[in-house]
Order: sequence, then C-alpha cells, then structure tokens
Amino acid sequence: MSSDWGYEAHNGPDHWHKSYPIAQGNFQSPIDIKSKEAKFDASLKSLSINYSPASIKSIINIGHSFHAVSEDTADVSVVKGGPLKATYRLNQFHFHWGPTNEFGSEHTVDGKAYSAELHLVHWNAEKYPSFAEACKNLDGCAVLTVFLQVGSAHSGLQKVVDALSHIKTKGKQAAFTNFDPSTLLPTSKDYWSYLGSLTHPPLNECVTWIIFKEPINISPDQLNQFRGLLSLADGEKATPILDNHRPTQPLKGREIRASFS
Ligand code: 3UG
Ligand code: ZN
Repeated sequence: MSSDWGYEAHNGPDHWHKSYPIAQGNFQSPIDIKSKEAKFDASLKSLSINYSPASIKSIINIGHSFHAVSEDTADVSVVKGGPLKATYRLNQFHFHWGPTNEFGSEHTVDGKAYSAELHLVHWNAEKYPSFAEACKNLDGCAVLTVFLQVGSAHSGLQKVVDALSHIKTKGKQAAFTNFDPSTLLPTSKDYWSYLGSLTHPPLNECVTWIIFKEPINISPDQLNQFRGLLSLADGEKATPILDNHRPTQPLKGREIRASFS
C-alpha cells in the first residue's frame, strides 16, 4: 500500500523506490552541498521574502512529522526573486530531525550534518491552480531551508514547541495563529540553490531548493520535544517520532549555485 512508507528499517528510504520509482531519478533530494563546487552566480537576485503572522492557521501531527499550515488561497506569505521566476506562496512549514543531536538534517554541507532542518514549502500560484498541481512540475515548488544546530533555545521555535502539546498523536490538529515564520530565518540571507525533489514520497522532482548557509539554534530540550511527538493515533501503541530524514542522494551532474562568493 502506497501510504505504508516511513522511516523504519522495514519501510524506510531504501524501500521507497518499489512504490515510487522516481526515488532513483536524476533530480532527487536531499544532497550533500560540496561548498567548493558551488558556483557563485552574480545574476542571482536577492531573495524577497514577505511573510505575515496572518498566514499560519493550524498545526497538525501527520504521523511522521508535523506541519504548521498556512492559508494558501491568497498571497499572504510569499517568496520571490533569487532563482525564482514567479511569486511562490507559502503552503506549510515543517522540520526533519534524527534520533540524536549528531545528525538529523536532510541536506549536508561538505559531508557535515546538522541536528535538524526546517522546510518552508511554497508553490507557484502564478502558474498552477493548486499545490497538488504545482507538485507535478519542475517549477512548481520552492522550499526555503534552514539548518538547525544545537545551542541556546530559540524564542521563535519555542512558540512552535509550545503548540506540540496539543498534537501529541497522529491526526491531531490545533489552532496555531499569529506566528511570524520569518522569526525562523537566519540573519544572513546567503544561500545555495539547486533543482531537486520532495524528500519523501511521492518524491516528485518539482522543487527549487533555496538553502540558507547560516544555521539557527535549537536547544537540546526543544529538539527532544520534536522527538516526543507520537507516530500513531490515540489508543494505538505510542511510538515516538525519532527520525524523519532521508539520506543524501546522488547529484547526477546538477549545478549548485551560490548567492555569495
Ligand atoms: C513537502 C516535502 C511536501 C512532500 C515533501 F509538501 F514539503 S519536503 O519539503 N520534505 O520535500 C510533500 F512529500 F517531501 N508533499 C506534497 C506531501 C504529500 C502531498 C504533496
Ligand atoms: Zn521536508
């Protein structure tokens, strides 16, 4: 069954290709960013990120992760510029993490993993009628990516962490409003960009990845609260979500551009 994928030994990333052959395609994500091989591109415009606290509406436990869901019927929170040829509308943001603080990010930089990774997921609402339709096209989605390194507690992240007590089990959702996603962005807007895929099934090759060089902090306690979410529904056996990251995939000749030199 196609919804049987996960991150366990019996249904994890090594198995996904059986139901999703694109898993072995030419534009898969995540990748290792070899910083010396990234090409500075002076033509890359600076990113224009316009987020509003009015866009985030709810937070939901989806079993292998949680999503903070944005209003996506209007351009309330958007990104444009940089490598993008349209305005992309925020759909949701979520995180990937691992069982220990040593690794858990999906992308790596020069072979180094971070403790977790934030994905702010946007779609090309200028060109496509819905997020689902956008996901079928190479220029359909743009994911802003922020690395999380263990350090001091992050006040923006704490608002997210505080909401997790309401969505302990799969399928639970709660109101989550008046949150400004830009509080989760690093100070420097230097980034790398390349074309790739969704990092879990359906693994569509539809994403312009924009990966900030500078990480933000997350405290060990905040990271543990991510791991305290449960992957099964109320009444079923409680299983914590300890790991939800895909390992890096072959670059297959793709170019990684850098906004900085
Ligand atoms: C994503 C990512 C998604 C997905 C995925 F929305 F943002 S990620 O940012 N980790 O690349 C989805 F698979 F991997 N989808 C979009 C979930 C199912 C519906 C289509
Ligand atoms: Zn993701």
